Amino acid sequence: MNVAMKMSAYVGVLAVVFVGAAGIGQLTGSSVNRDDATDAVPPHAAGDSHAVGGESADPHVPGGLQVSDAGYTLTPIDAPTAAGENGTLSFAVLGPDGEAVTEYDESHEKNLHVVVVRHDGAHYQHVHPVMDAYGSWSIDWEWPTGGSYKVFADFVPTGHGQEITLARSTEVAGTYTPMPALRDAVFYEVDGYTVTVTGQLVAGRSTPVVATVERDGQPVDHLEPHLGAYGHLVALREGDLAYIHVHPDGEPGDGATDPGPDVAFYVEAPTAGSYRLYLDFRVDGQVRTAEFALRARPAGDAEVADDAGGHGDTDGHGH
Ligand SMILES: [Cu+2]
Repeated sequence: MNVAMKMSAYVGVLAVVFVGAAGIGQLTGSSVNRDDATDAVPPHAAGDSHAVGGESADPHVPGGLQVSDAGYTLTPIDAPTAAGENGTLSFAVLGPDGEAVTEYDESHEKNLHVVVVRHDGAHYQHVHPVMDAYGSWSIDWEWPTGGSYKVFADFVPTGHGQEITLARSTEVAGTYTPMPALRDAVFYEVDGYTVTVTGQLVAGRSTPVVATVERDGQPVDHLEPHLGAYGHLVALREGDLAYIHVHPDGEPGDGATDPGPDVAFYVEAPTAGSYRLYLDFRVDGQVRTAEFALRARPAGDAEVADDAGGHGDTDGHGH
């Protein structure tokens, strides 16, 4: 009915656009998409989560893609509806019994972490709201621009024992200029600090990523502990903002981890493709954020690279 009519109208418009573009001999949009698809995702990976290049792919769905998971639900986000309005951002987490959860296990020094980012990856913020006696979390809030934002809540409910990342999208009125997609952005400057990341993400593996902090060309070796480490890294998959598991390599006071200039993490990219990385680091009492983009290569590519006698076609098991 309605939807079908809209769909066929939409397809009709696409066909017109396609014919028009073909007439001019320019298929820029679709050829870019095709390139993206071919070098980001191995062709056999689509819809085949249990056998990618002979590697046992982790069947676990990444966090941050659902409003409900493991019996827990993130309520709708209550926040100002337009950019530039002062107000409060608040929500609750409902437990398996439908009641707001009030007991959490501390993780990374907090009971609950909130990450907010616009859908194009801009305006990342990592904040810590305060919970009231009824399980409602809130924090003073003002949206920087209009657009569609995603709000992630990352927590460990007491008695559940495992980290859960739920997320909801929320729409904000106001002007919005989309940020272009980033590719392999490994340098970032913030307030005179230059942060560089090195590392190769590989689909389905936990791989090291090292951030190096400098100021005026000099290594910064007095990073301060922040959330139990010398930096807090969040990685989001471009396209769906899946929230990727990251853990720091070493922690302050373990006798082996220096307070910079290098801060090391392990990042588990679930699939090939582009990821946005956000590093919060603290110097002289102030937390700053550096942003990067890295591509994860397919696990199959890594096998070819690792294996000197490797042959191009690694998926020897067709259906
Ligand atoms: Cu946090």
